[in-house]
Amino acid sequence: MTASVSYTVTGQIGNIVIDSPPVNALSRAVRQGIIECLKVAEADDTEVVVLRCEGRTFIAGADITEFGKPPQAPALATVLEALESHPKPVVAVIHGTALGGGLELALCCDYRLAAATAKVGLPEVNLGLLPGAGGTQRLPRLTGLKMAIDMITSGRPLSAGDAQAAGIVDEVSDDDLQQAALDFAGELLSRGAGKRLTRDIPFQLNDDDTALLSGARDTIAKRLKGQTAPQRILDCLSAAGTVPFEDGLKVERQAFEACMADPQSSALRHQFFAERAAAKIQGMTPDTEAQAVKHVGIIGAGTMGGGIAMCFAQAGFQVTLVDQDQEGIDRGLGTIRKNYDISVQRGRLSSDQVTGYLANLEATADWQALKGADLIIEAVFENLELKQQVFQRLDEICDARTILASNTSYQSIDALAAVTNRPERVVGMHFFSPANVMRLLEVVRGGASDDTTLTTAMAVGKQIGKVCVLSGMCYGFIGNRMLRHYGREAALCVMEGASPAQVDQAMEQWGMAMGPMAVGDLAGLDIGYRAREQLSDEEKGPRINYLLVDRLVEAGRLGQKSGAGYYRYDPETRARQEDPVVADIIEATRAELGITARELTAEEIVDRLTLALANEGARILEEGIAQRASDIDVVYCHGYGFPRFRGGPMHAAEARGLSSVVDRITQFRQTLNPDNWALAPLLERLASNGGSLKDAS
Ligand code: 3H9
Repeated sequence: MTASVSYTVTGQIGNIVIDSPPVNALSRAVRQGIIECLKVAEADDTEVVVLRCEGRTFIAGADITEFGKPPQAPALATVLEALESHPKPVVAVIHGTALGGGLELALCCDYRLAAATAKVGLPEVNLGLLPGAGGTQRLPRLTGLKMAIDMITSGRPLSAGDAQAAGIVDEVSDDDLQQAALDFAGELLSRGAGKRLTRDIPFQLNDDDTALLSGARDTIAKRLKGQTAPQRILDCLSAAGTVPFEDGLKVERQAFEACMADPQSSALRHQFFAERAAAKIQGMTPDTEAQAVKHVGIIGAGTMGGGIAMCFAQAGFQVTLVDQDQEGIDRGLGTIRKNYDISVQRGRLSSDQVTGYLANLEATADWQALKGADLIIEAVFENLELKQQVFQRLDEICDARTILASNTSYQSIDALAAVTNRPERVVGMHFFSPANVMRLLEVVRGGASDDTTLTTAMAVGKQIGKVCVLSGMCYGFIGNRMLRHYGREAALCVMEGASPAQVDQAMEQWGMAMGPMAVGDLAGLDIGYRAREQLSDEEKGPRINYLLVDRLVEAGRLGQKSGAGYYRYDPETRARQEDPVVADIIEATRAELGITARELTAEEIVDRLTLALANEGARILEEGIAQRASDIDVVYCHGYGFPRFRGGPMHAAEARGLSSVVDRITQFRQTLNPDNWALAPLLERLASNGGSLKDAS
């Protein structure tokens, strides 16, 4: 018995209780404690053992903080052997989330009882891993192959009810779980139920299973392009149904170790901790509490405002959506309804759910309806004067405690705060389009934003399911400021000789969800064009950076919305196709600028685009705009389709080696436009002193 695991006896029942906050992960102390308790239970005169957890959840998995460090005995496998070879039946009692090693441990128990609210899953794939404690061998024996493929390759948990239907848990209880556990154990005793090992269930692949596996291989290769763990999972599931159990365990162990050594897993584990670290605001007064937010006002029923309203309505907030007139309101509500209709058609939401969400939403042209709101988010057209007028008006209408947030992508939060009498309660909340889908929320700290305001914005963001990252004030904040450099290099690669498709393919092959040209077409090429119309030649920068886009827009090619941009789009399927007309426009633009095309390799394209991000990211970090390098990684993976299995632009740079990064940037400075490749001083310093971006916050 250890501080984390205790043992008590209730009549003929031995109770092992794990109490290791926050999530009862299988740390060394927990593993040791379980083994010791099992020994005691073996020697006493109890007849059945119940294993449960204190706190918010059953075991949420192996202790991820131990990964990458030398293993410490006892191994998890030893704990599982002790459970299976224990002379008395063991019941796992599950509440909260039994995940990863936690579920695998439960599968080694003889019986499983779950609270109705519990969930069970094997989410290792999200960490670039696979269940390494027998999960790939035991789960299919209980559920059959199809469910095992779905659960393990998606990492998605099942509800207790679904888990019971799938054969993973024996009983689900709505009542007091501890009492239910005693009753369940009592019932086992009364019917003299004995040991019942999952490993003993016969499981052999038939022809249908073999076909299922090969189909899954193809689908996953497309859906999870470039990722290694899902294919290894299928290898293990195949072994489960073709070789004896112990040999299957060996296949799983080897595959688990291969995953653990794979850079994809360190990148994904980095993301796991990065997402959680991002929620923490450095230098915050320790007892700062978030203000209660129930009623949220949103100004502007356009695409962004509507999407933001959906996020809040779905999370149960009372939402008041304000637009200037009935026409704007009708249009906004129409779009929201259309989005929900699509979700219902696709089976993602039920019509009852949608009715409930819409009931939380009021749309009006009457600003007085905002009185009493706790938080207001402005999402009007990107124009400083207009936004300032909105802030002034809100300042007059709203209570002094109301937090005023702007969804601006570029404008100065300080310039907005300056027109109010509550600058400390003004903050940026920058959502990404489509706001009801994209998980990133940049919370932008204005010069005067106080701790409560920032904490509230971050807490509310979490409540609506966003991953929140704090950004300091600069043009474009973290994400869009870096994007300019990425977009510039993409444009230059095309001007120098690559085709748009070549650039997109290089980036997509590398793992980006969508290449930069395809993203440009999706967003609309006219947006940048119109923005440039307001700028002087000097502000626009060198023509080579944007001339091609201008020529495309002038030819009526605005992107997907006009059916053509860098590509031509099939009106039915929206599939992109290369267009010879674009090749002609590119050639003419090159000729206009006096450029002779050259060959570019995929490697050059990927290096230029990703290192342009890392270089600007390093500046952002050094200026204190981002709190930590890992925050920048979270921004890119959740807001810009950067592959999580590469960890984010800063992690990718660190994994490559900062000296190699500096050498490559230096080479670009010497061979490309040197103005674009001034080395970030932080990168230079860290590369020369062997430092790490992790410590540079
Ligand atoms: C595995 O099991 C491998 C095996 O197959 C084979 C082994 C041989 N370890 O997310 P939260 C920390 S792989 C260590 O904010 P929530 C987390 O960092 C594992 N720490 O709470 C955070 O710390 P901090 C498979 C962990 O309520 C704190 O707990 N399992 C672990 O929103 C609270 O976390 C998984 O992948 C861990 N396993 O969500 C499950 N888990 O406060 C991963 C959490 O210092 N975990 N922490 O920032 C989760 O999905 C969520 O944490 C959970 C709770 C749903 C459990």
